[in-house]
Amino acid sequence: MLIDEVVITVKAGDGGNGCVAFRREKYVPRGGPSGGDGGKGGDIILESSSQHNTLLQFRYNPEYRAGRGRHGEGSNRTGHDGQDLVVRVPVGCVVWDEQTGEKLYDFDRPDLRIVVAKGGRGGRGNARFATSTHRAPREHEPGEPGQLYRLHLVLKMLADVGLVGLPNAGKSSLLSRISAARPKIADYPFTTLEPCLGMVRAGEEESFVVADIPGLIEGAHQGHGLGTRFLRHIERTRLLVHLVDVSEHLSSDPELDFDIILKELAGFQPEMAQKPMLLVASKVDLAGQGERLRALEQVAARRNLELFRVSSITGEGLEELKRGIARKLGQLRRTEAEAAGSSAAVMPAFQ
Ligand SMILES: Nc1nc2c(ncn2[C@@H]2O[C@H](COP(=O)(O)OP(=O)(O)OP(=O)(O)O)[C@@H](O)[C@H]2O)c(=O)[nH]1
Ligand SMILES: [Mg+2]
Repeated sequence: MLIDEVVITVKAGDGGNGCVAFRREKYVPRGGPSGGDGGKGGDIILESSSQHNTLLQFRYNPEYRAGRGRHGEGSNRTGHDGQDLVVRVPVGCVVWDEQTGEKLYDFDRPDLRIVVAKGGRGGRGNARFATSTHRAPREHEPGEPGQLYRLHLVLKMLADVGLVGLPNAGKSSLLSRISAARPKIADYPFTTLEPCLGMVRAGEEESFVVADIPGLIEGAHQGHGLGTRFLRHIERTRLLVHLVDVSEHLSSDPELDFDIILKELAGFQPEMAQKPMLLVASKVDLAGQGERLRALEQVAARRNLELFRVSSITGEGLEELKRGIARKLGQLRRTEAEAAGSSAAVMPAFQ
């Protein structure tokens, strides 16, 4: 499991100062005190979101400030409260106070909210200090400062995408090209012996986690090769990316290569073979006349799968693939959110 962590600073808004003022109006001699209170500073709120899945955004932007309360004004006008700031974190994020080491919160579900730094109270204006014997008070209070914390966010990441394919298909090479992960790569089957995760950035905002696992061979679900036990590492991914090597020198039929994997997935767990899938023609730099590539294109068309042509050596098609994965994940997340939203809306009718 890949662990992602960051330290961020959160500063809630300061309260506004109370005001000293006296009423001055024509024909009203000796108007009383009229200094209004300061507004409250904004809170910093963390909210868990199923739309986010990494802490990457915090690396680039580690400081958060909520709005300050405005100062009170004459004529008993209270200052406006400062704006709260809602910071969204991925589900699975655990928040610690960096200074005390105390665990503050574990966001184990979406749409949970906590106030991690409270805004300062506004100070009272002089109007609040008036009594029958103290009619022209000049006392007033400054606003309280907003809370300031350093928070340690830790996220245990689950992969969004699983790479599957025969041994030597180029899975680890692909992961090493699209993420910072450095899995072992070599020109023989079963190079990968342990799953490896990498975080992929696609565009400004989007990122996702990809898992590379050992290759599968025919009979893997009966224990051949390294077996299918590593598939449990990608059991909870939303999307499978299936690599088929289209090198000219291979003699197998790409459709058979494809079906071997599909059969092993189903042998491990029927739902696994039903997962959304993108097809990747890997090693296109070695495609030569392109016979295997064309055969794979036909497989994609027949099975209604989106096909990407990539080479981890020349870099061809890698950007398109990253964008294609991000797009597909976006669609899948939206469909999930809609499904969750509609079931939530239906719930009350049954209560
Ligand atoms: N020419 C070329 N060679 C590639 C490409 N991608 C991978 N290779 C080579 O293919 C071999 C296997 O690559 P890996 O990335 O280790 O394959 P894998 O699918 O992870 O293999 P296992 O871990 O054994 O299942 C290595 O020698 C890579 O250098 C490619 O796009 N073009
Ligand atoms: Mg590998």
